[in-house]
Amino acid sequence: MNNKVAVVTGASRGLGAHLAQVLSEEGYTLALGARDLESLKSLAEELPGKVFPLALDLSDPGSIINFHAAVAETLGPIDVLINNAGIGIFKRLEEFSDHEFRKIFAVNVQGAWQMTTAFLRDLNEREGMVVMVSSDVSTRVFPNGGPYCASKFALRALSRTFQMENPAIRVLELRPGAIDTYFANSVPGAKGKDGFLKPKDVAETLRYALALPKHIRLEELVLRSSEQEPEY
Ligand code: NJP
Repeated sequence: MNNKVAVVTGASRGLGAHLAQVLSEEGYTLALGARDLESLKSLAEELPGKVFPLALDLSDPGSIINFHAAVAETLGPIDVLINNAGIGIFKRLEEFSDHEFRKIFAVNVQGAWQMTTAFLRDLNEREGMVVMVSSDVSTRVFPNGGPYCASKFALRALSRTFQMENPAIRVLELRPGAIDTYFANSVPGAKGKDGFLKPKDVAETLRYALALPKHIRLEELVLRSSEQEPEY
């Protein structure tokens, strides 16, 4: 068992819950964040290691400050930060309200920036790892996906800037295609769950990334179901 600490955002369901599973199996003590605290508590009971479920709303800067303070006090410095939480709203650009547009950027971009900044000193000291869960659409676009794609392009830019500014840490941009989660049901034109990646498929790539020796920086990982059309 290792005595390392990891934080996972958006662990109340979907990919985040599976990433938490992998980290717990690998011996990490976990702080899990999401708005749905009850689901985090249920997950904590199922995981093999020590787990601290904490309320976190990434669209609220005060909530991130509280989350960071609670983790620092309870668990001390962290080694791994997984910025997994993300939201999508899908429609034509002119149909978005100001609120919807801002919300996507608040959670997907600003939330990940503020979380990483809050834990940056720990991560540098412990030569830690940041995983930014972006998307295969962090380098391409599709109709009805404008703000979502733009947020993932922006997250890619943040990932790379954090990496360049902090050579002691390793930043991985994890870029999955369509995954069989709650999120995917909200994407128009999605072809159905059978052809999607399973969240476990994506989470298993984290085990590989964690096992890499420190002299190897896995910077980006793109994976899609072979049933998803290749688009670049
Ligand atoms: O989605 P879902 P996934 N503050 O909806 C949390 C990316 N991705 O697992 O707060 C804090 O099942 C929410 O928790 P709660 C995607 O962009 C996916 O598929 O309790 N947390 C829940 O735990 C995202 O970055 C696909 O509601 C907030 C989690 O986020 C990542 O994969 C394709 C929050 C979302 O779980 C995981 O998404 C792709 C907030 N304000 C990229 N709002 C795909 N599924 O097809 C939401 O390319 N959460």
